[in-house]
Amino acid sequence: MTAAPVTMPDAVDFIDVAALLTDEERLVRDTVRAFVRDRVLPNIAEWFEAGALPRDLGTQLGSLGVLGMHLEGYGCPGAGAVAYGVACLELEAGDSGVRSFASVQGSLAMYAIYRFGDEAQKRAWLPAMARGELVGCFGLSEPDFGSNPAGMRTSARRDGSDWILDGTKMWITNGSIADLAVVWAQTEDGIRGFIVPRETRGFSSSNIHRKLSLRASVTSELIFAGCRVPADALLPQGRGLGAPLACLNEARYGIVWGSMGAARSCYETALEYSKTRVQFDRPIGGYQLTQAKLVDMLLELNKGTLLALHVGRSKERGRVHPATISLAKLNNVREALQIARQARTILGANGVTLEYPVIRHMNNLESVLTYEGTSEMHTLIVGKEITGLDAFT
Ligand code: TGC
Ligand code: FAD
Repeated sequence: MTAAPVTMPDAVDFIDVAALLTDEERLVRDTVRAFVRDRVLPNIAEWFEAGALPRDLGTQLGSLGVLGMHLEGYGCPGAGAVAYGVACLELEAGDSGVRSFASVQGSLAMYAIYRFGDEAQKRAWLPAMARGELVGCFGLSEPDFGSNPAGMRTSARRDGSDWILDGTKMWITNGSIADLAVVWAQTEDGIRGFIVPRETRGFSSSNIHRKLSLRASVTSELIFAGCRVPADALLPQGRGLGAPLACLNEARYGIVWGSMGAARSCYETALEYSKTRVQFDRPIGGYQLTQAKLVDMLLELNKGTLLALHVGRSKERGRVHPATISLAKLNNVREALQIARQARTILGANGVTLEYPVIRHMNNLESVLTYEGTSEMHTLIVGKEITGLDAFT
């Protein structure tokens, strides 16, 4: 009996990672990809240039079902980790800012309430957040405490049954468009989380301007000046720095996938360009130097996507260590940035304009390399795991 002929490898998914997805995961992929094609790609260069996102992006993403997608109940679909990862990849193939919106909403603000909130808090906030009718932000970083959140100065002190918050949070995605902020503060009982509704007196925010990265995303400063919240603003189940760090595991996981979306977009753009751009009477894709770049890009794109899938399957079995997520975030963002830079060179001068997605992704990935733990922090997290020695201080 003769074996069936082996199918030609796909020029993007060369090792056929798609074959390892379930039908449901492929449906998620196709649905989110179509959303990005129809609603994001026609407008994203304009949003990036203007430094703004449309007001109804939240409800659009809510209707798509990607906000709190991996949470269960309270209006959330309870999708698996891989389905959520695939959605992040497709969103970030559009723009890192769009994936950031979904990450901050679902993996940070909603997850904090889901994991550390009480029943009343979950019922009050999560369904409307899943629909994107309410936008949340996550305030951990401060002007003087980014990589080292343990040192945060924002404080919450008891006054009767109320709490009074004082301090400043910095670089907060969606901060000034958020209806509620999940804020982490020092208390006499260690670091605790609070839900602070937008209209609370003593809570204000302002946008950070002149960013050259992640422009299609709002980044803000949050100020708490004698901000009084009632006792039921406290997230009762989260104590210590481990609570916000547990939320970061979720968002870092989304980035492991998402960064491969930005990388894919850059690779596809460079591949197409190389086949049509003619110099010295031949398409530049016919030159060995260009092929070497394209093949290196393809290698890292396929390896990184496979790594994301493996981490996702481990997560679904409940067997993923935070340091494994660090290793994957470190690798995939670093390689995505390298792919974007290589793609940029293949596009020549066209690589520096917003007519093509490459420089937008490249600039965005500089933020992705820094937020959710810098590449240095993830190196030290993995370093500590393999040596048993803490090199942070
Ligand atoms: P350390 O003593 O190691 O740990 C304190 C407590 O936390 C526990 N823990 C974790 N728990 C869950 N998940 C993790 N990944 C955890 N890592 C540590 C740990 O077991 C301990 O628990 P306990 O019970 O013993 O108290 O803490 P450290 O102060 O030495 O710091 C460790 C370090 C440097 C790794 C941590 O501070 C860190 O990850 N720094 C980076 C900060 C960061 O990633 N910030 C991100 C801010 S949010 C953001 O960027 C959003 S961008 C969103 C977007 O737009 O997409
Ligand atoms: P720093 O911590 O000051 O680090 C500066 C440099 O020093 C880095 O290279 C770092 O790796 C290095 N470094 C620091 N300590 C060490 C050490 N021990 N050993 C070796 N090197 C070290 N935060 C939130 O809480 N919520 C958000 O929604 C959010 N959104 C963001 C959106 C954007 C666009 C950006 C850019 C940031 C956002 N952040 C958010 C903040 C982000 O998490 C921090 O920027 C990040 O954690 C790094 O902190 P930092 O910028 O203060 O840098």
